Amino acid sequence: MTAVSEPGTTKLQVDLRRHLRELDEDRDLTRLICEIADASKYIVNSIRTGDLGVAGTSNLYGEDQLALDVLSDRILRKRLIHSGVVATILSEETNEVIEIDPKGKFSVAFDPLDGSSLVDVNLAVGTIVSICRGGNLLQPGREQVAAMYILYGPRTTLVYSTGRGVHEFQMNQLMEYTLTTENVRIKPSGRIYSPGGQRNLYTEGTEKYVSSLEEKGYKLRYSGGFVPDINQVMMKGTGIFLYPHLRDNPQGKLRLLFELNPMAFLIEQAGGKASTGKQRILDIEPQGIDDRAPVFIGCREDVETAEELIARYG
Ligand code: FDP
Repeated sequence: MTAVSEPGTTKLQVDLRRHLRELDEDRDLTRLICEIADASKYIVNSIRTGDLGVAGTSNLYGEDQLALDVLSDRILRKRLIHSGVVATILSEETNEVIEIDPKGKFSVAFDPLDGSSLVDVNLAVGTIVSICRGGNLLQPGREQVAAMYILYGPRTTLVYSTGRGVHEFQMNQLMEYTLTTENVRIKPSGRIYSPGGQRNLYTEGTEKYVSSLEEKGYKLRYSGGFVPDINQVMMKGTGIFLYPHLRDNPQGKLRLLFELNPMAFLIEQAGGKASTGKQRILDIEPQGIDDRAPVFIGCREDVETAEELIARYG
């Protein structure tokens, strides 16, 4: 493994494949991550060209159009099958486990276009991917061998970790991903908060927590898209995102396998923390593919304060 540069510093013109090679990653894992990166080029192209396909309608040429999330799912799925290293896949879009090759080395759970309703109003969206070894998708998040997301914002960026830090890449004019920040780090506490869910449904513990952040002068920064909201914490190196347990919904909204596990893996790798308020996200034993959990994720001390208040007030 080559020496990783100082936190937050940059090595220019290192592309994704070279970076993985320099970190001496498993060849098959490198291949898989690069296939996903390649798929994202087609996804971003569909988003940029404004093919806001509403399923069942036709485009300019009279061809049937697919909704963007359905299209993104097909693009990604094809590449995963093509990679030759995948045993099982599970997409948030189709919600079914697909067995690809019993000899495949990895299982992949993914949300091909998270926050897809935001595309219509031209806000940022993203792809989230979780990779485990073997064919079993129902493993606790700590067993992930890699996690990544791609953010389709004013720029397209890819953030990945294979358990050796978190690294950010930016798509250039040639649609190649080049390294922009190596070894991203999150500070122990922050100054911004991104609260999901309806506040009048917060429990006493969460309400007290959010009020305490406001009293400390934290600023509200919430986009409504999980990928851009997490990326903000990651790249500013500060902040807390929550989508808590609600009075009428104790499991919250976000899905464990497609959303929480990969983001918790990345945030922990950057020195942050991810909790349900009671338990580390990465230690949850999944019971089914549709599992959901509340989440407090971001700066370590800010997550710990949430855990204290939830332990005391629920
Ligand atoms: P969306 O439903 O628009 O796809 O899990 C999906 C997600 O967006 C996240 O990206 C976002 O953080 C959250 O849901 C927003 O939930 P609310 O609609 O309850 O605000």
